Amino acid sequence: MSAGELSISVARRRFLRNSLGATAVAALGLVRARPLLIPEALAGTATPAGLKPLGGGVLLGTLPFVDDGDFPRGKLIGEGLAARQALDLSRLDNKTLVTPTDQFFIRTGFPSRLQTTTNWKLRVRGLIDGPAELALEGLLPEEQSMGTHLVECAGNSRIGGFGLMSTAEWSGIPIARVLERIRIKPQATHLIVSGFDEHTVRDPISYPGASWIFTLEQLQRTGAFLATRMNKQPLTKDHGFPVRFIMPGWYGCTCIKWLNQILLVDDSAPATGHMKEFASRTFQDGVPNRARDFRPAVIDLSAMPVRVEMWQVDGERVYRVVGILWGGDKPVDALMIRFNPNMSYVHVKDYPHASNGTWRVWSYIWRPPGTGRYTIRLKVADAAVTTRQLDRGYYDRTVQIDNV
Ligand SMILES: Nc1nc2c(c(=O)[nH]1)N[C@H]1C(S)=C(S)[C@@H](COP(=O)(O)O)O[C@H]1N2
Ligand SMILES: [Mo]
Repeated sequence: MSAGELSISVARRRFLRNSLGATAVAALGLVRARPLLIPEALAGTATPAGLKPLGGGVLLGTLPFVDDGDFPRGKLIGEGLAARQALDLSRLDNKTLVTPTDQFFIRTGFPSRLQTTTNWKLRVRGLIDGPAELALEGLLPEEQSMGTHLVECAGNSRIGGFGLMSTAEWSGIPIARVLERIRIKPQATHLIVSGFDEHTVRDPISYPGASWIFTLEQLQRTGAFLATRMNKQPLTKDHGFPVRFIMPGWYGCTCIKWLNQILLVDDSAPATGHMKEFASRTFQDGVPNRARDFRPAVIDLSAMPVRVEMWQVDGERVYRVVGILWGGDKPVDALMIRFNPNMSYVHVKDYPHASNGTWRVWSYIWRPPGTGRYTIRLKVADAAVTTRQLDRGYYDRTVQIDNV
């Protein structure tokens, strides 16, 4: 198992110890057929059902996922290139569906050598007519609301409860508006997007230098933008002040912070060191030498539970699994859940089949057939939808049920 981007020394690797327990629970696979007697006040509002109290029920508590690591949630650890802050996903509610900025995960903190002057400039180089500098101030009249988008670190892992993922309401300047201001030579096909990344504090598991190469076509299609505000406020220092890049639907490693240069190139451009560092985490074939041989670093459609609530409803113990669904390039209505490898998948009905810019909350009312350990996995019953992380059990989460 890879540590992803959280240092392994902080986690206890409980996953390895616990994964043995799963087979013992397999014997419990019989499903009790009982009607659901849960009065659900769900229908027809904007509030995701999974975030509402169960009508008539009393919430007794939330179960921990026993295979999560214990990397601290909700607080900043380390500094500079080694800084990390994981979001506590288990507390997702209506108020935090768009992540408050101070809780938004951090992967790489503000570089101590960076001077953020008021006249920030973007260097434009490469296949253009004459070198150019674009002053951020000159672009700001084009600033517009860009909608809510999720960012997930490609190294998001169970060590931090998958908390290297957050959403924000972004404002910024569409990359198309920026490129309009440059005289691009016809042979230019790709754009290298780079950010300031000189750190005095190094990180043993990551290398400085942040730049990613996109085709001009990919930039157009995804609606990439230069973000200047998150949740209506200027970016914070750790999230890329004064300007960062956001590539909707792609992993966080492509969302370059402290953006200071764009470079137009053709398709012979070598891959950057940063791309090579993230090659396996973005599902490349080995470590390609050429940028053109990199697959788009897209986040496939994914889903996982974020908490398992224990309720008392009409004298009965019931569990509600609350989870999120994100990634992919089109909404799906075929989400299914399974509670152990020998149990069958059943449909998750309770979620909005809405856009895929941000996460959607789903929930599932669950009566475990007995006590024991359950490893919960989601899948999408639609062969046309690619789900590489789900297929390999990357987001599996395990709970211990002691009361039924
Ligand atoms: N300049 C710079 N930009 C960067 C990085 C970096 O190390 N340096 N890390 C990237 C990675 S791996 C991720 S996951 C996102 C995280 O953004 P956040 O810290 O604002 O959540 O920033 C990306 N942008
Ligand atoms: Mo990342």
